[in-house]
Amino acid sequence: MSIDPKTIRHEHLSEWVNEITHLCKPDKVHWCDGSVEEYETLSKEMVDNGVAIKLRARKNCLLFRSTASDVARVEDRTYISTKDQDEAGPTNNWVHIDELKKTMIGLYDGCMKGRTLYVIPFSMGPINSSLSRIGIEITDSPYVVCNMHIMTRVGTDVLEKLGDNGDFIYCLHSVGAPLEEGEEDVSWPCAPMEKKYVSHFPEENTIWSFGSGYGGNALLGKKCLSLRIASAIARREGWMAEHMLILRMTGPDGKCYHIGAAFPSACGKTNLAMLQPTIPGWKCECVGDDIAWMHIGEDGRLYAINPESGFFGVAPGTSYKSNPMAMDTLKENCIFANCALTPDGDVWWEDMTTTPPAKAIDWKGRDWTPDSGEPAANPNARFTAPAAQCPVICPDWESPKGVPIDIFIFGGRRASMVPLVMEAFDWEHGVFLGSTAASETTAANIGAVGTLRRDPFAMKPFCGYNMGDYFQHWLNMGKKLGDKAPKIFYVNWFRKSSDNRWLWPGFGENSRVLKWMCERVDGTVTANTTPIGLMPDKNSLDLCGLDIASKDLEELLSVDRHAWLLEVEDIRKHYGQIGDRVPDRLKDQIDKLEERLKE
Ligand code: O2Y
Ligand code: MN
Repeated sequence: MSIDPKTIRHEHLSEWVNEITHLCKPDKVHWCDGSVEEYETLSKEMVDNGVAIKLRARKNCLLFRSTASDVARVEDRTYISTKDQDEAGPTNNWVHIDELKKTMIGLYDGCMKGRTLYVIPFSMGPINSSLSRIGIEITDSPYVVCNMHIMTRVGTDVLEKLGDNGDFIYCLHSVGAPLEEGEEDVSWPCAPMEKKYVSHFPEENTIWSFGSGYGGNALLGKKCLSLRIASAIARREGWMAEHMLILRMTGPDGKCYHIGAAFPSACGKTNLAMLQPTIPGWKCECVGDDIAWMHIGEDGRLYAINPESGFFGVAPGTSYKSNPMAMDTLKENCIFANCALTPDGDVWWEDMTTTPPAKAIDWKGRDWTPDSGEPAANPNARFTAPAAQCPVICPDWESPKGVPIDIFIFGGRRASMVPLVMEAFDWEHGVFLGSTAASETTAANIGAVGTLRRDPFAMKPFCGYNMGDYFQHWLNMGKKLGDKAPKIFYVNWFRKSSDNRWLWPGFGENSRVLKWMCERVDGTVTANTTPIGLMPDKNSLDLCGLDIASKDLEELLSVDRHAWLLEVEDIRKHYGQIGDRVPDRLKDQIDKLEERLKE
């Protein structure tokens, strides 16, 4: 269940592993082969030493409880480190490469004492796809190894593909908690906040993460490789690495449409990825729930692959009402983090069921009842689940050439002003919509609730280079795609009435809006021209069987010119913060919007 390092043909890889072993000084080195046996052995070890809990009620599932200070991505400790700060741009934390490496080498020195160093060869994307990329993650966390088994393709066939001189992305991770001789381990080792670093060196295709064992900080194939490093590679090579779900929608006549959708966190991205349409005859299938890599194919269209092989979803709020397909995905072979444990050996989280369990053990390991006054699960509690287990996984989700994208959707959570749906006038206007995307914060975000945050293309935390250059890259891609470019839409499922009611039912009913988009692609429905975009009229949205007051629908599709003129000022401020690399053509879009609103 381990690869013999003597069989490694890739000299440069062996040298790098030796160099890191020398620096981090682990007790043992284990080359992962990605086998079921390896997963089971590590799982058993973690259960035996009290690091993980085996769930009696769910086949082959584990529950982990992290340290209370290590529960989420650490944006303040995330760096894009380049030679020149302008390359990282004002939306990223930056420290000069030489300085950051010096600090981190100091931290890595001896950091794996008493632990095993695992070498994980992994592929982002199907191994047989020319669009995939290989990463090698070195980590001292068996929790990370097991999660990487689910989230990526790990194993010997990756090394096979790498050959003796293939390229890979260097991913170094340590929990940053060396063990002295005889020192007993804790169940979730990590370093204090001031020693945590999630560092990216896009000029060297390298990731160095230190001090956190949680999610996006530690599973380096996900946000670090597939978004921050990949976005920088994609810009250099002329493709796109986006924070997008991918879904296939099929109409009653069998015609398929593929949609890529980008939303900031807490906007229901995983729910939309696994949507069950309420409109008769229409079907949705999930290709991916978080990341899309897109290349222009030989026919000039844009093809998307999901580089991941699992879902790392937020548990609280996931239920048979909000996302039945996710619930069915979680029945077996999953890893849970920071969920509550019920007396019958199952996991539970807030809003999973309408009635909470009478008692449970909360995510901190304490006795809990519904009267405890605190949530039983951490708000960022997670599940890691194999994508192949999703009942509505698309049969082509692992297609090596990807699926052709027809539609891009941007959106956010806005209580007022932003309509249910609008279509961009053209690609440039669509890029403007993506670049100005914003969402109001919820309790799931850190900080005040209801504050408007701009999150261009939902990429603010994930763009590995200057945001102004990223906007330009979107414009360039549009130019290359020409009339084969996907149509761009902007949605807001979260608009409220003046008496604070949701105006739109959401969930499966969102399929009505997606259907309108598909029909716009085909040119079979009309749209009204408004100052902010093209919008459906009441008759072109399929509302059959939906009980919605016509007054509510009018409000959902209304444009408040005065409010939008205030928005224009906020967008100018937002572009000002991104700096002088914002393309002039996008700045012109603000003036054009203002003119249309004043007409
Ligand atoms: O909190 C974390 O460590 C993970 S964040 C995350 C996980 C899965 C999908 N998306 C996200 C995100 O922050 O966008
Ligand atoms: Mn995400």
